[in-house]
Amino acid sequence: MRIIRYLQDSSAVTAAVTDDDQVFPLQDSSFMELVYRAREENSSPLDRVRRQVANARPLDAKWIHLPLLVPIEAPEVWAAGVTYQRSREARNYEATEGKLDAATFYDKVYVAERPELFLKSTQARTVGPKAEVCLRSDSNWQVPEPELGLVLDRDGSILGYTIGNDMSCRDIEGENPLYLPQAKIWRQSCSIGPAIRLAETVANPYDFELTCRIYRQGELAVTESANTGLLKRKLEELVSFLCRDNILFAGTVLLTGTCIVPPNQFTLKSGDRIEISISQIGTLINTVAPASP
Ligand code: DO4
Ligand code: MG
Repeated sequence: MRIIRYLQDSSAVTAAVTDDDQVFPLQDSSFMELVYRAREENSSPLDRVRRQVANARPLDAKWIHLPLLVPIEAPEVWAAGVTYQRSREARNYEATEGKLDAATFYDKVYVAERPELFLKSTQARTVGPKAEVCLRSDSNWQVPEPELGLVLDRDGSILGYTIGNDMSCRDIEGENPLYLPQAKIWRQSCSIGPAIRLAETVANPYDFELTCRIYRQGELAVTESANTGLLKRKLEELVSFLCRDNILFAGTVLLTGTCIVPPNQFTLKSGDRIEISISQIGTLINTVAPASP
């Protein structure tokens, strides 16, 4: 069972999408309201959805054709880094242009007890499905980072899973790790969606299949796949470091690091179409807009 939001008559509607892709509008005005109402009833979000869906009629429309919004207006989006061997290799390449002769910060963080965690985005910088992600004007090497996103409650419990794109500037980050916030955060540099899969409906979060496809002028330019089984750390481990001495707002999203990096010669261009699919969740589609002047 997945939860989406879409626009109807200028208002946001929260809806459930069943495993056979039927859409049922819900009484709850947001994902978090669904969670809290379920708690008040001493039930689970899934049971609350099931009760609402039981005698309802599904929409005629296909959910992917609705005017989808971010599935949650996450107050903050945090991200973990170098949680997959593929990311470690890519970071080492951009920092050394392939001339690696000693252990780097990236090698060290990959094996350290403390993971890399950073503030990736805020509500105002985060876009949803079918919206535009923006390029940065001062970078010549930009890529999407397809990542599994965790939707968290205030206490860090994992309420659901979504898809995230941690847009990144490999040249800025490679020049100096202290430039990380500039390599990661700018206008519309993060997207999430299209749906949140309820955590209680996921048997094994270490078996999500991720695929990223990038189309340029209608032609497939990049296609890569990976599986969350390759994740170096446990999801709870990432969450526990995020919670440590921190305030977590309800509905915070934690991106869990990228396991897919386009070939080193690739950089995004305005007009590209990015499609990130995760099994059991859906496909997050965004087009790339130029940097604003
Ligand atoms: O070390 C910099 C960031 C890495 C990252 O965003 C990732 O591994 O996904
Ligand atoms: Mg990332």
